[in-house]
Amino acid sequence: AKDPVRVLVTGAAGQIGYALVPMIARGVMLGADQPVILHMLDIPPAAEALNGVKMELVDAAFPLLKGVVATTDAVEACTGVNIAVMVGGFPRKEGMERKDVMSKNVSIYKSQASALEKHAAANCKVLVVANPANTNALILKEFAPSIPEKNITCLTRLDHNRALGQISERLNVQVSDVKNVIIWGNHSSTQYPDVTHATVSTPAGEKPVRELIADDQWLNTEFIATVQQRGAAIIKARKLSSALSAASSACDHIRDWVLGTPEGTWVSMGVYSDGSYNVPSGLIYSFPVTCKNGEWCIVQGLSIDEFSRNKLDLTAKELSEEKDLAYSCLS
Ligand code: NAX
Repeated sequence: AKDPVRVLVTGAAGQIGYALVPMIARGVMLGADQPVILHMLDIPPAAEALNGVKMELVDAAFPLLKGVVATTDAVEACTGVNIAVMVGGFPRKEGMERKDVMSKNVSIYKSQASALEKHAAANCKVLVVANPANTNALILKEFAPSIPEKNITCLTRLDHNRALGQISERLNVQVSDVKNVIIWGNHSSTQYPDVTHATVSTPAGEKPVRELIADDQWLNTEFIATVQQRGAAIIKARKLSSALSAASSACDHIRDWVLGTPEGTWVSMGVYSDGSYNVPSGLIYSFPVTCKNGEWCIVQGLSIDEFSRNKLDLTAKELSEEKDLAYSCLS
């Protein structure tokens, strides 16, 4: 039998945490043959609720779950973890300035970066979910210099999956037959959901989405806006933000990273930019990636037309501004 993998979930008493931990304990993230030990971190006001989640994990009697650590101590939570899913953060409340929210999250991610750097297992893989996800990941990277930068990522897979979902609904095809959409940039409303290279598997072979949906107008406006605004639409409908879809997409992100993407398929991940596609280096930016042997690699050589170029640049500009704002909170 395999040795258990230790998976940290921060903010585990929150709504995404509540949806995510049972998925991990059932093998959705790492496979049906991979035992796991869950480490759950939250803050003292949520300690009792966190303990309730732990009780439910015990009650669910998951065969793969070999242990649960539930704590409000970041060092205890981070010790020995192989995978860290950072869901905890400070939410934007009505009337709060952007800078105030940023400042709270910068200080959280700075201190959790140190805890991970000192106490996580070597080669720990980190996924930041909490918003502002790209910039929180960047802060974590800055303050955990001994964690390889390739190991620090943020979640844009939910946006990627939303784009697949919209295309499948529009064409009335199975979502599993749609692939290779791309989310570029920030996990925010400036993200660019790009279908230029996306395809659908049909009985007559693989067809480009742009051939099957001849309506460029829809693809270039409504489709993009729907994916960009989907989070807000969920809040409007549910009076709560996305949780099950966020949790499921976080599992997809880690699973593909660890176990690999299928041949010919790429996914979107927020990763440390190396200047690919003329995106400024030094940002955590969402790119199309393939994964193999536990490492992601940016898909190279895709054509970028002028329409796309403007959108890639716009979301990069927003990320540069967020980066400046985050740094101004440090001083
Ligand atoms: P909740 O408010 O339900 O849960 C957040 C939890 O984090 C709470 O239990 C809180 O006590 C805890 N927390 C706060 N500070 C902490 C700290 N310093 N250490 C550990 N835990 C801490 O929010 P939820 O709906 O679960 O969303 C969590 C985060 O995910 C938010 O930042 C949200 O904006 C972000 N999202 C990101 C998405 C993505 O695709 N990247 C999509 C979904 C979601 O909106």
